[in-house]
Amino acid sequence: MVFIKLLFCVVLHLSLTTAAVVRNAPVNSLRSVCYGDLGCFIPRPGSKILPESPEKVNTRFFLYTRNNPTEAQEISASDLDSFDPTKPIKLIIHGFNDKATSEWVIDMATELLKSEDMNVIAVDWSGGNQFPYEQAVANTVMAAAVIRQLLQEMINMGVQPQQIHLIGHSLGAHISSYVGRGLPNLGRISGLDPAGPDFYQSEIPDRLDASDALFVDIIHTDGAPNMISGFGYLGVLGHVDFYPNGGSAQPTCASTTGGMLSQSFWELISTANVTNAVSKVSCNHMSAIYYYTDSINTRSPALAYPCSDYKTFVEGQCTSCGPNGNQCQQAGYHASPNGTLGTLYFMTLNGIELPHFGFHFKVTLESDTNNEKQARGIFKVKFNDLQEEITLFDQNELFKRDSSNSKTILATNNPMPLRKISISFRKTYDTNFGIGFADKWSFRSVTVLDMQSDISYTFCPSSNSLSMIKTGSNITYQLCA
Ligand SMILES: [Ca+2]
Repeated sequence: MVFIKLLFCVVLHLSLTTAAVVRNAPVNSLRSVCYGDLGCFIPRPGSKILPESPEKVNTRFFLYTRNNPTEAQEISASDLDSFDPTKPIKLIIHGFNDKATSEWVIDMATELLKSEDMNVIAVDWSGGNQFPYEQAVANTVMAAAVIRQLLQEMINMGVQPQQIHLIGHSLGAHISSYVGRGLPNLGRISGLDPAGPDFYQSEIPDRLDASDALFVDIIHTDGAPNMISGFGYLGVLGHVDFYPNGGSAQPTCASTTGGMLSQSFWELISTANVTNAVSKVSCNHMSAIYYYTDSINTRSPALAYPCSDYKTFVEGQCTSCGPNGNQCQQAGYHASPNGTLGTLYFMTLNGIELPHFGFHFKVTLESDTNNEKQARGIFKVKFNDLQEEITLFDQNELFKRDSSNSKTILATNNPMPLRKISISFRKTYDTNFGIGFADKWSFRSVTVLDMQSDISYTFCPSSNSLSMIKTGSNITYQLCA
């Protein structure tokens, strides 16, 4: 465990491009320590490490408003002159080895201000979030105490705690929990891939949980049971827990498995491409931020669906938003305590660029009785005359004569209303244990369910004699007569 933790620290420390040698920072290991108005601190359970001083952690606040959307004004509990207590308050809190001037923080502030007139406060605690990781974890309590002091001052100015919304990434999510624990009726905490390492065993008082604010929503993107397979916390933490793409591996990060076990990570380390290695290894962990930011002003529906697990969702068994759409939840920023709570799933598009959100469809393929025994290959679908070709099934799916296969997929653009579809097929295996696979396949019908509206369309081949899709080709289906 110590070795793994050391590795973790080394990995994250490597992203400091200026530091070639790992620093042996002193670790504070007294039993308790007091800092005036901020109060006294003891180590977190299971740790002997105290937070460092408020001067060292150096928690600072940078205010963005519609009057100053790009140039932040620094504020503090003793200097709130430029703060307007009548407007909603959003705090963005970064995680380990990060800072308030990071591009993502500014992007998120920009999107928030586009959506509504408000106070966006970027919190910086980069004086206390460096190597070693255990010290940064201990310092979350100090950062939280200083944030709480600021918020208390705002409450003294007439702000309702319900107006305050904390958005924390990684360790910043757990900082939010410590803030909320000491601040009754805090409105909302959005936890963006809350950190897993050092929190897997934490009890409710020492990690983010649903009691920390009136509404706690979580996006899991690098969830793992341990830090060698991911940096996020896999389990349920809030009122709403979103698990995009299952919550552990994101499509834009396909070349890594997350965590430090990924082969490409060690390959890059061995070629001394350290910056690349770190960005690859944190790709899943950062994805929660990008989804959340995109969700603020997205034009796509960004719906999330309740389901028992992601596999079941992908298989097309959790498709309904109900007649009023109220059985789904808005993913990300527009999540609501009045929507469906619990564990929710959605898919994101696999492009590096925006958008991340798309339109979910369930596609059901009814294999005809005139087929050979079985087929295995890649099936793709196109809607109407759109160019986008969406993979329905990869080579692992087995198709059998006179049976049906269903899948949930995501389209970039809204194809509604559907008039026609096209299905392509490419055979990937000739035989398996001596059993041959067909090199052409026929579907008697294809049903497409629009998971946004719950409206379903059934398509048929234009004639029975033209229903066979030969490997390497496609056929078009029209709405059934
Ligand atoms: Ca808590």
